[in-house]
Amino acid sequence: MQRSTGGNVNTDKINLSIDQVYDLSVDVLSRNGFSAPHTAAIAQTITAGQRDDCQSHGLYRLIVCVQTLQAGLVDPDALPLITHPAPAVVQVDAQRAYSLLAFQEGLPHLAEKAKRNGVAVLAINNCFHFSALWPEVEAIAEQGLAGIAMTPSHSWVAPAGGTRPVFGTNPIAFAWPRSAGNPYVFDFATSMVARGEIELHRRTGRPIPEGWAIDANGQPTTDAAAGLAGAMLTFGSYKGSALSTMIELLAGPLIGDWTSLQSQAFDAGAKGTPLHGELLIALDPDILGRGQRSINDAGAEAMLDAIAGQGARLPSERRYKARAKSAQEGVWVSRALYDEVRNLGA
Ligand code: NDP
Ligand code: PYC
Repeated sequence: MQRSTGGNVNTDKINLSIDQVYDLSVDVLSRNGFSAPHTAAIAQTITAGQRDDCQSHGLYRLIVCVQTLQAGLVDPDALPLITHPAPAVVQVDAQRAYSLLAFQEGLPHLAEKAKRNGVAVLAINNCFHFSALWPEVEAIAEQGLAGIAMTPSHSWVAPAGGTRPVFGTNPIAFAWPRSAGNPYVFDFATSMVARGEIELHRRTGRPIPEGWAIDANGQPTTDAAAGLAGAMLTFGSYKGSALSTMIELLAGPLIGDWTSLQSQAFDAGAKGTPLHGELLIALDPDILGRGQRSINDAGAEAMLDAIAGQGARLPSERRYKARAKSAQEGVWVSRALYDEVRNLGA
């Protein structure tokens, strides 16, 4: 494949440096009316997704961001409102803007409260939410804390044993800080796959694997459009279904916010980004670990080594490799996607 340092053009792909991905995102978002703080927060996350080769949550997401703005759904400049209902709780009302600025502003409070109490919760409410969760749990791990994040979306996913959508694709992410190197991080949808991945299959005319979705008649399908019109399936049968139910409850009614069914009803066919809450939990190993951090860390490392030592890969390993490669070589983006994104709102 053609090697490039950024900005070079191939026949059907274009190579962009990470800075170019960020600048493109800023240009599209600001030109379409997002305020400077929201533009920066959204562009950072989209750039991180593209850089780490998370195609379903990279530049492609700009299309939905602009569509959601043009549909009059998301507020492009509302500022987050921060409250402190309890010593270990910070609540951020995003006021119907995207979630990312609310997270950025809530994070320092979450970290400070976790380091004081051993555990703390950040509840983000009233936010449009499109992003992958790993940047957020990674940011918690950078503070030396273990982190968990979860969020509903729109009701696209049928419960195990059913055929009608109830759940969102409901991602859950976890990060564990390690003394050397990158944190241990996983971040996945509780559906078989993120909806964005099926949308990318539809856009490029590729069939989806069996088991990802059923059609509107409840029959298994490998047709991406039919799967999007029918219902997606949870991973792990009833186990994924139960996990997804937990996410609906904890990142919905527990924090005074909507379920995926309520988000979908609000959307009323506009096909905008889901509107709901997000729950983040931070845990401090220094406070919870009985004063023996180095012993505990050694136990954790031995367990992680026992996974990697037998050739099994740790989640995020692919992503960290992609990050290093992108820093050296830039990222390759399909020409069609690049053109569509560049012309958004033009
Ligand atoms: P995957 O099914 O690819 O699962 C992703 C996770 O599993 C990553 O941590 C990945 O690590 C890890 N993983 C994948 N393959 C392996 C393997 N063979 N061995 C070990 N670990 C592995 O992604 P999903 O489609 O479920 O989710 C993709 C993204 O979509 C997530 O970031 C999620 O947050 C986001 N999303 C966001 C939603 C929202 O509402 N905001 C809704 C749904 C999803 P690696 O990255 O290194 O491959
Ligand atoms: O890909 O499932 C998804 C998704 C939903 C909201 C944001 N991403």
